[in-house]
Amino acid sequence: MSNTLSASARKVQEALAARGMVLKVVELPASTHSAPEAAQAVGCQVGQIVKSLVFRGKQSRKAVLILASGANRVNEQAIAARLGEPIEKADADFVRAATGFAIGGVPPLALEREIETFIDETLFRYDELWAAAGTPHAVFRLSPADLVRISGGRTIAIT
Ligand code: 5CA
Repeated sequence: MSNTLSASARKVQEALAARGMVLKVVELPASTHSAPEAAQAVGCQVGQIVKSLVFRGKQSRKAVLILASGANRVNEQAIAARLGEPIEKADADFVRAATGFAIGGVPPLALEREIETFIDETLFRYDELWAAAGTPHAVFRLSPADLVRISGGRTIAIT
């Protein structure tokens, strides 16, 4: 089945399988580039979409991944306080270099490098979430517990 996926989506499917997860990547004709688009494409609430937002430490220049509910805006001050340095939104080239994926498809695992990761605590309100799977047309369904397990992220209040 997974050989019908595009290369980037297949990479995510294989990383899930390697972790022993039975979660299934689906590639859709409709765009899942943004959280509202993804919610529309899979038929869920926008809050159930896991946004993968890459920031950069202003001092360290290191990447930070925030896995945020599609319903929320990230309060950069809250992340900065936890990290101990201010952060800024990464640009498209930085996202690609740090994660190995393009904006709109950045998954919560299988990243190019190990990236410090935080998970929006409001995602735990839902039984089911949907996250990006490598391309702006690929997603997979998972639970909040799955998200913790595959991302290694720590929970944070982001709003
Ligand atoms: N596929 C969906 C989730 S299933 C997804 O990836 N959503 S996302 O929100 O994580 O990715 C799009 C996000 O990338 C936008 O919310 C926005 O914060 C960010 N973004 C979009 N364009 C740019 C850009 N030019 N530079 C930096 N960040 C951008």
